[in-house]
Amino acid sequence: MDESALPEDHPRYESLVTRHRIEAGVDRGITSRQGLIAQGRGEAFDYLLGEETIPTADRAARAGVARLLAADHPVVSVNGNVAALAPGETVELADAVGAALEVNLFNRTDERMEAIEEHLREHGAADVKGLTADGRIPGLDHERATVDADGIGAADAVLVPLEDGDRAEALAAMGKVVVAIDLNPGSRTARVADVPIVDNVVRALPAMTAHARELAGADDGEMERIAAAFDPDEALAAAERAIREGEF
Ligand code: PTJ
Repeated sequence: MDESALPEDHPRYESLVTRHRIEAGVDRGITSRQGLIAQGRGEAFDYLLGEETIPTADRAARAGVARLLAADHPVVSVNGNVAALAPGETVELADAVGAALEVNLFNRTDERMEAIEEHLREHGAADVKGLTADGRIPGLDHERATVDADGIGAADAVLVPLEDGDRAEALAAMGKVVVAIDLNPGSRTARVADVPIVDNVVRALPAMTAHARELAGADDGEMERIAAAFDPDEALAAAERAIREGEF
């Protein structure tokens, strides 16, 4: 079924769209089958959060943007789920914060790397890193560690939307600023991130682009103030409270 054939008046229309995109991603060789499971887990947390951006997540999105704008070599890491769910939004955000885009996969195959690169180019990306594969993230086994030396390898700040915890932890151990988007405030990714954004990537990515456009003229001092005012532990606690105490 084409996305346009989904019934817009369906009470769970947004959820149907994301499911459809992930399914189409698997069919196109972009998303891994494990990505379907990851999406299901994310949906469960999103349901508990009320399928909306909580105020602390929006503050985190702004702080994350400030960290990316202040970086010398920011990189947006793209996996199979993000490429399927929000390819255009990912490209727009990378442009807005002046970051490189790099495909970096948990289940890496040449076919998926190429399919995702092409998909991002179809959505406006001029340059997509990841295929040179001449760098490594220390402390990770085989293919998951493979990066471009002048991409994630050289980055001082990395946005990891929807990640597995191991790699986020390894990036943090390399001294990189990690900005993560993850609907599970208890996940290792969210806990190791300097800036955990507990929100759905389909909402967080465009919200970050809006913050980036608004902050474009701000000086370094303003970026530092925004980053320093953000407390990751407080943001995670607020997200957990929203999940535990929200209306069900
Ligand atoms: O494309 P690949 O090969 O790199 O593989 C990507 C997946 C996502 C399959 C891989 O990284 C993986 O297995 O991840 P995990 O360990 O399942 O973690 C995914 C995390 O993302 C979980 O904490 C989910 O709650 C969260 N998540 C899932 N969907 C979304 C999400 N967070 C934000 N927005 C979503 N749409």
